[in-house]
Amino acid sequence: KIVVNKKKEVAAAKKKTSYARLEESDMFHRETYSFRDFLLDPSRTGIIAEFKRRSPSKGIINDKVKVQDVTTGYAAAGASALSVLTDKDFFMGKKIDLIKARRVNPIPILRKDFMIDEYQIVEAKSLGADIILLIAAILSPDEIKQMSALAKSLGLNVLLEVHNLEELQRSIAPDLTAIGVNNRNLADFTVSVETSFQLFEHIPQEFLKISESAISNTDTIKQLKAAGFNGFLIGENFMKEADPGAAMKEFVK
Ligand code: IGP
Repeated sequence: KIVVNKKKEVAAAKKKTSYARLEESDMFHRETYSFRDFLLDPSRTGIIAEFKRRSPSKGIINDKVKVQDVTTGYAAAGASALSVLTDKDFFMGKKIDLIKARRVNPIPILRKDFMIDEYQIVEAKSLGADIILLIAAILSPDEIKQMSALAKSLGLNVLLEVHNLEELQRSIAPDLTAIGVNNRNLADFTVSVETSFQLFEHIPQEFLKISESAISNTDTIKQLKAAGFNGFLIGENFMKEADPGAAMKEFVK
């Protein structure tokens, strides 16, 4: 009788959808860290520090460092949040990087990936993320609405990335937490921090405001802060160094 019952139980478990499996994980049921609380905490730097081994524009940036070392270094240097690439093809990212970063850092973590399906959002939570990225350039307004509503229902924060006014205006949705202006044009990889200054006034006040990419000096951060930005997403400027955490510590000193 025990064996017969067990057989039924195992058969049912084997049939479970991948969604159901993700939702069974401990991680999925944890409380997430608030992106807003950490970004607005005056004892932190406002920097969202990124772990990125390679990029399509630069090729390999750093493939010698461990995600635990880098992210704990960032956190110790005052990062308000961490960004971890999980895209394999373009960025040499791994899902296990996010899991490892989660284990050792009690601060918000952004899953940096190209989100195109609700499954990835459920997966992001089960990997340990607190924030997901939605890129306006690759999603319709309806997709952004639906995906951000799902994320919010799971306790995840949503960062919407835009690169121009048209993307910003068509993509605003009620369940977004933050708007990130990407200073890098994903189509041709050209960079200009001016993009952030130009779009700032068009971002509705209720959203956190982030400037992303191509930030490599503290004067730029001062100017962005003065303009009203709350967060600064920095990757390459730290990752290109042998010890990215130490580089950030030096940068914010
Ligand atoms: C970091 P930088 O120039 O500091 O390395 O940029 C981050 O903004 C960049 O990695 C990024 C990104 C993205 C990567 C911004 N939006 C979307 C992948 C996908």
